[in-house]
Amino acid sequence: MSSQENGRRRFLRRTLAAGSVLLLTGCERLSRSEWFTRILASAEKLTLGTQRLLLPRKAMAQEFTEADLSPSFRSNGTNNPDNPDYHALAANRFADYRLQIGGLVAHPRAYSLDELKALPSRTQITRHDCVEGWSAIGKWKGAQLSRVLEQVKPQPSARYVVFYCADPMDETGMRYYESIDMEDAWHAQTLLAYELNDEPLPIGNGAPIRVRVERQLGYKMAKYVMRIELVDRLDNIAGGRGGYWEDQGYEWYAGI
Ligand SMILES: Nc1nc2c(c(=O)[nH]1)N[C@H]1C(S)=C(S)[C@@H](COP(=O)(O)O)O[C@H]1N2
Ligand SMILES: [Mo]
Repeated sequence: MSSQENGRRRFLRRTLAAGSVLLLTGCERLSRSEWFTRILASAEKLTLGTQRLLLPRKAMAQEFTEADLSPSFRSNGTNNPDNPDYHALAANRFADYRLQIGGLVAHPRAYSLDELKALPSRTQITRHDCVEGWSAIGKWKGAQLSRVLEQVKPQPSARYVVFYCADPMDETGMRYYESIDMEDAWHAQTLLAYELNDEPLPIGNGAPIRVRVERQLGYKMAKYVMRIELVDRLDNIAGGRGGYWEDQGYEWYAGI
């Protein structure tokens, strides 16, 4: 490492240390949602690079027990995509659903819901944090995205995984989509979830498949996933910032 870089790191560490003291003292007096707003307003400036210094990316998100489950898991954002193709799939209990996976992979393919359910699964009880100031603890079961990646084999040039959703276009012609990097894509807790609290995933929560990427905020967890694409850049997709909310100014790396 050059001495210039060294100096920059030292500066960064000092700045972060000062920032955390402020956050910690502030925390005691703040409710959870105020705390969130505060984190978003100040610590949002932490880049992915600084997050990497603070927390190993392989770290697991906290998991909880059945006793911690929220009485109900609310639905937020789109709760039933107003889209005739989606309604037709739902009417047939998603028997005709096919999750397309392509882009920078050696073996593009499509998965039926049964094929996804036949992959090795993971079950995890985690806390979901929405920027709007609410949280809920739920139990998720799904195929690990890593298992799917093992089958489709990302090309070395693949840097991001993009999820396209069934949501209809909004007033400005944009649709919901999201993206994560390969590190999160291979993470053990990153799931293509098809069950919530031991029941088939409800439509309100993203049926038939929604993403869980547990160390990030709720808006990263794409619901109604119809197509997955591996890409080497995000700036040529939709608004160019890697997600529906990111295109409107939210952070792409929404670490919690
Ligand atoms: N396709 C799609 N995915 C989405 C959204 C959405 O509106 N459409 N909302 C996001 C936001 S902001 C949150 S907090 C969570 C809400 O998940 P839930 O409905 O299961 O509570 O989904 C995220 N994924
Ligand atoms: Mo959210």
